Amino acid sequence: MHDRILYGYWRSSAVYRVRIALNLKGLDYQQRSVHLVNNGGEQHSTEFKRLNPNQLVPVLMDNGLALNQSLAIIDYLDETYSDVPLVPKSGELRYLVKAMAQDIAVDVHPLNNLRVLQYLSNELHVDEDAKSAWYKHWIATGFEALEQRISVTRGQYCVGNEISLVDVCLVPQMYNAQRFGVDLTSYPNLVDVTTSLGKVRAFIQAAPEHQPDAV
Ligand SMILES: N[C@@H](CCC(=O)N[C@@H](CS)C(=O)NCC(=O)O)C(=O)O
Repeated sequence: MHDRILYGYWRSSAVYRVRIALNLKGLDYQQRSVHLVNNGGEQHSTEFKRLNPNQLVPVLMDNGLALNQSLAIIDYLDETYSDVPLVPKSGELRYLVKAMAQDIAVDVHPLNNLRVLQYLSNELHVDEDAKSAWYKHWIATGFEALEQRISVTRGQYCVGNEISLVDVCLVPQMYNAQRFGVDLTSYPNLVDVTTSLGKVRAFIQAAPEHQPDAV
């Protein structure tokens, strides 16, 4: 039997991406919760650091192989279980999908990660209003560009009518933006595509509120 365990946290957007990818590919997995806040953050525990010295979720244990970095995990899943591809195999679209996914996962998400926000508060003594302005600024910078690109590339989903890695990255980032009160009215295409994706079972099942550790 295939042993697949996803270490994560219900609200983590990087873990959310991996849940969506696993669900789209119809792969079973168990979940282990790593609470990012309780006990000073369980990602910093000795036990978790053995799995990922970077102290970040997700980690996917796949038959004993410990994988970190959501995009690398999804790449691994795409190579290993290729019948539901999330990145086109070749051609211009392959690079477009990768680039747009990275626009979100590499250029937007890390700036607003928990440890960055904690550093702003705890070490730089930035107040809540300034922290919120920081958060919203980096989302707006990324979303303005993405809105332009998606207005050209979209069909029902971000790139045409096939679900791709861009959709897998967009939905968790939109969840984060809503959670932090970002005004989304300037991004009608992002909202529209996210609404379409919200009807897809793999996305519904991966939603933070449907995870066993959701509170
Ligand atoms: N580039 C990494 C980012 C992972 C990441 O930032 N995970 C966040 C949750 S979304 C985390 O574990 N944060 C814990 C912390 O900041 O202490 C990936 O895509 O997997």
